[in-house]
Parts: sequence; C-alpha cells; structure tokens
Amino acid sequence: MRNKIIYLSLLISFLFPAIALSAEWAKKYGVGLPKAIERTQDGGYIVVGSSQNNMLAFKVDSDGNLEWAKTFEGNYTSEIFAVKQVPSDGGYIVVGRDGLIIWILKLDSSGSIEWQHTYKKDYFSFAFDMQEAFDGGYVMVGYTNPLADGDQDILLIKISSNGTVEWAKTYGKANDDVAYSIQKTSDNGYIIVGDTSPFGNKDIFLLKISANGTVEWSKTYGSSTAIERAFAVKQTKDNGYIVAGYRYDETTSKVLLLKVNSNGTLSWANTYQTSASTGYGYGFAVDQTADGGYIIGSLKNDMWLLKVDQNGNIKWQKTYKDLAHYAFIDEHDFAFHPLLVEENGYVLFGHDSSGYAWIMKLNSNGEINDPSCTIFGSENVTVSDVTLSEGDFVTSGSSGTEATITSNSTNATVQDPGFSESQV
Ligand SMILES: [Ca+2]
Ligand SMILES: [Ca+2]
Repeated sequence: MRNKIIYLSLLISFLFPAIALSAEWAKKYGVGLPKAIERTQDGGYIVVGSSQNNMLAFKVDSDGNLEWAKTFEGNYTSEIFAVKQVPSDGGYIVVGRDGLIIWILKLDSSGSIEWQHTYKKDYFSFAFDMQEAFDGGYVMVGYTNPLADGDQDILLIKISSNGTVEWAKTYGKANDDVAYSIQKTSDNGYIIVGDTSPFGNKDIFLLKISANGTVEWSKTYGSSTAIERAFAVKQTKDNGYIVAGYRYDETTSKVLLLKVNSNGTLSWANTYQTSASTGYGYGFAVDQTADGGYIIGSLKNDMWLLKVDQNGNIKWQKTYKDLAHYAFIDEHDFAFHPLLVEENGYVLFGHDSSGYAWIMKLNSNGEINDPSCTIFGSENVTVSDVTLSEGDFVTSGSSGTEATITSNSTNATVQDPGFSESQV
C-alpha cells in the first residue's frame, strides 16, 4: 500500500510538474535592447529589438526559458521594431530598419531567414508597428521624409504575406507627422496614433481608416504651450480608444493618458508624475483590463507600470528597478512597446544598466510571488487633469496620397548573440 502511494505521488508529480513552479518569473538573457514582445502559439513569447547595433530576436517558452536567440547584421545600424507570428507555419515576420530605411525579414519558427527585403519611399523611410491585414498580408506604419522639402509624412504600407508591396499611402499636414502604432478595430478598419507639429511643438493625432486606407475621421489633441506625443492606442469595450504618451511642458515630462469616444471626441485626459526630481515619464504601451480600467507600460528612471480605473484614477503602480537605461533622441528611439496584458497578469520587458534584456512575468498586481526578488519599488504619484484642444488633422474621406515604394532584396548575416537565461 505504501509503495502504491509513493508510486502514485511520483506519477502525479511527473504528470503535473508545473504545479510546483511559480506562475511569475523575472529573467535576464544577454546584451540587448528589447523594443516589442508578442505571445506565441505555444504559450511562450518572442522579443525583438537590437543587440550591439544589429537586429535581435529571441524566443522563450512560457516559463521564460530561452529557446533561441539570433542577431541579423545589415549594412548599417539596424534594429527590429515589431514582430508578428505567422499562424500557418509558426514562423515570424519582423519589421525594423537597416540604417534609415525599412527592413523586413521572414523567419522560420527557429529564427532562420526565409526571405528579406528593404523598402523605402524616400531617403528616410521607417515602419514602427505592424498588424496582420484583414485580407491577408500585413500593414505597417511609420514615416517617410523626402530630403527635398523635409515635409515628413505618415507612411502606411500594405504587403502580401511574401513581402510584395500591394499599396502604400502617405498622410499628413505641411509639417512633420510620424505614426508609432497601428491597431485593428472591430469594424474591420485600423486606428493609427502618432504626433504632428502644427505649431512647432508636437500634438497627438488619431487617424481612423478603413481596411483600404480611406480616412474615416482624424483628430489632433494638444496645446500650444507643451509637447504632446503618443506611442500606443487600443480600442476599448465601448468602441472608444485609450491613448498613451507623454506631455512635456518645459520642466518635466509626464505620462499622458487620453480617453476618446468612437468618433475621437475627447472624454478625459490625465497626466501622471512622481516627484519632480525624478525627471521624466513616458507612456509607451496601454491596454484595457478585465475590470474596465487600464494598464499603462511606462518609463521614468525605471520601468513603471500604472493601473488606473475607467476614469484614470490610480489603483496601484509599481516601479521595476534599474530597467530603463535608454536614451530617447531620434524618432525611432520612441518605437518601444514593452507590455503584454494576459488573462492573469502582465508581461513587461526592460533593459538594465549592464545592457541586459529582461522579461518579467507579473501577476495581476504587477508582482512576482517571490520574496527574494528585489526589483520592485513604489512611488507617490500625482494625477492631474489636463485640458487639451481638439483639432482637425487629415480631411475625412481622403484616401491618402499614393506612394511608390522601392523594394530590394538583401542579404543579412545571421549570428548567435550567445544569450542564456538567468533568474533575476
Ligand atoms: Ca507632413
Ligand atoms: Ca503641443
């Protein structure tokens, strides 16, 4: 009988080994700057960004164990801004840059290159975010800048699943416009967020388009006295949108959160800051949570997660030590989407002072159930209402300006960056 019980408990522990493991974890992997993360079909994650001026992609399982890591060396400084898994073959499409132009790679499920192309309209052409299109293939947004007149515009490119350009458009006003994120909407269209510079100091825009790129509505949000920029947008359960970015009023940058209705009319806008001495705060990722509130993936001197209710009031917030040594200089530095919302918590990445890429799998309170883990901090946050003016952006009904894209095949060198995971 006793032997039977021992056998049974061995069998149970063999069949259900996960019971003994913590659901949360924090691990670091190697020298790399993550820029985006996606959940994969097998329950794991793919993280993309850069390592030592090359494109970086690495794949971990659901417990954070490293499966593979690769870097891809282009002709110039290169990095990846966005990744999508290809459902039909388990591979990945990544979009980034080789120097100042767009570079897309199709990887197989273990990170080997299947095809690769560069794309450009003008001397500078960037794509910072990508989604699967409703009619197959992918859409991506960023900006393009003809050196001749320097009037930077939003660039939207539709490619087929094998990388052929199907159509491309530009949108914008007679000043610098840049798009940072594109998301699918429930009416089979897209919402695009970014910033525009009508008076020299930046304002946020939202651009709602149909699947073929026709403008349904667009608006700007901002003020003449401060810089307002946004990097993330998500459709909400009420068919409105939540937008995250920052506001800089010549003393400090504060995290900025905007809620608008389905037509883009502003419902409320709040800023969030810690004590003034902490310098800056940027909101880079946002999503609605099951309780109807929102979660914001931010940066101050550390990575910073803010949980707010449906009106933007703070429920809780946490900082994650030493995870934000990062210079924001060029527009492509702001293409940074560090947060995934999951059923029972959050996945957040960072980058420490030794240059290592981290991933944290957090519970629904933003914590790890491990007393030995000392990465957590907390701040006193001041929440302020902010008054923003709404303005017109691109004319409704406009189909954008057709753009001609030059595409070339490329020949990246693949390397092994020597990543390995270690518990934090
Ligand atoms: Ca423009
Ligand atoms: Ca402004």
